[in-house]
Amino acid sequence: MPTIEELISRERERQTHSINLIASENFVSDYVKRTMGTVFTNKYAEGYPGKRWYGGCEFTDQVEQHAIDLAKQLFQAEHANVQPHSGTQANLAAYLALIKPGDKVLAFKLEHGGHLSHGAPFNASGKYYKFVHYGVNRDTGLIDMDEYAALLKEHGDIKLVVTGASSYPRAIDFARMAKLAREHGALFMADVAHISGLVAAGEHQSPVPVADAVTMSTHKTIRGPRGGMIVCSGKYASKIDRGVFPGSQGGPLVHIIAAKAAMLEEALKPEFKQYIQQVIKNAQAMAAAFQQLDGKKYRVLTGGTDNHMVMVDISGTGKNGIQIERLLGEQSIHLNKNFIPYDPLPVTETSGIRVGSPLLTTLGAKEADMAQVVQLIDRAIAGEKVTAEVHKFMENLLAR
Ligand code: DSN
Repeated sequence: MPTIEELISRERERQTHSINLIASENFVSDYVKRTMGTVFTNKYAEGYPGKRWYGGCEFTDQVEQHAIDLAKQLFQAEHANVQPHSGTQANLAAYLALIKPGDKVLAFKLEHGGHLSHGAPFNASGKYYKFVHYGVNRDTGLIDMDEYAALLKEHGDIKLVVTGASSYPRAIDFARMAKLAREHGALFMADVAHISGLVAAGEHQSPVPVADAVTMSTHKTIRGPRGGMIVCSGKYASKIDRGVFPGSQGGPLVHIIAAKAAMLEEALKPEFKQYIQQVIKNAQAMAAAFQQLDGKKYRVLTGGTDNHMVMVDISGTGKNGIQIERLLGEQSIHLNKNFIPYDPLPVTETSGIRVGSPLLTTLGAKEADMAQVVQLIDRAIAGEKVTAEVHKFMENLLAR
């Protein structure tokens, strides 16, 4: 068995030699990485700043308060909780805060791009609450607002609406969805895990003014440590805090909270807005490059993207999603197989792939690079060996 040091070194090598298009991954800055590996990992701090169950929290309190203040500033929110260990934990805490077990919740279908913590039967959310789901229109691939409105009306007793997605390439009209939810007496929650960086940079409509709670993970487009965060209106501040601790978590990860503060400092800089603008341009360049290839092999869902990801139906290549994920992975190109709406294949196979631009954009990639990446993908799928070119591509990118 190799030592952990050896495995870290091999993983570093793998990450720097691969073209990584996994839409939910990113490379954090040295500042964020260094902050994670600090003595704050040694500290217990159950509770919140000024109200802890342990002594010796004077510096921990300052770290957490700093992170809270920055999150409120970045998202223009009245309250922030920076303790959730992940986006899924943030969602669980928000459910505990906003609804009661057995309540009915309306959320986006997992098979159409939603998330397992939005009521999948095998997730705690689906076991403790009664979820019903809306999906996308079969022709447009866009969220079916007619179905959404009809479900609100038909059920009449929906207590909470959850919006947000893991595999949806288009902008979400939170204001419109919130208005409809309120008209039917439901609370409104947005899970912006994927697009938190876009919202923070003002490059996607923010749900904060219209939502009762906004949950997110902190390691995707917003480029922070692995973790979660919740911002909400002051009205729900204490309920949200209790939903996190003691509702669903024990001691916070203070070193990770410190790294979230580092991430938030970075996200407040003008360079971050430029980064997110390039993320979107790069995703759009990938969509355009796929569309220039054989249309029988690749179908770009919804005809493009408004965010950081492109969803592609690859069934015309004669291979399924898992075959493509593996075949490309063997040549150092990483992406993930993905269900597409109305997918005839099982989740273990899938007819789609999801490609994202956040990580390569962090490394400085521009539109032409993304077009080149799509060419490499197409040639590898056609049976060419492109590993050497992939390594060269990454060497050139990292040398810029
Ligand atoms: N959020 C998922 C993803 O999009 O990769 C993982 O839970």
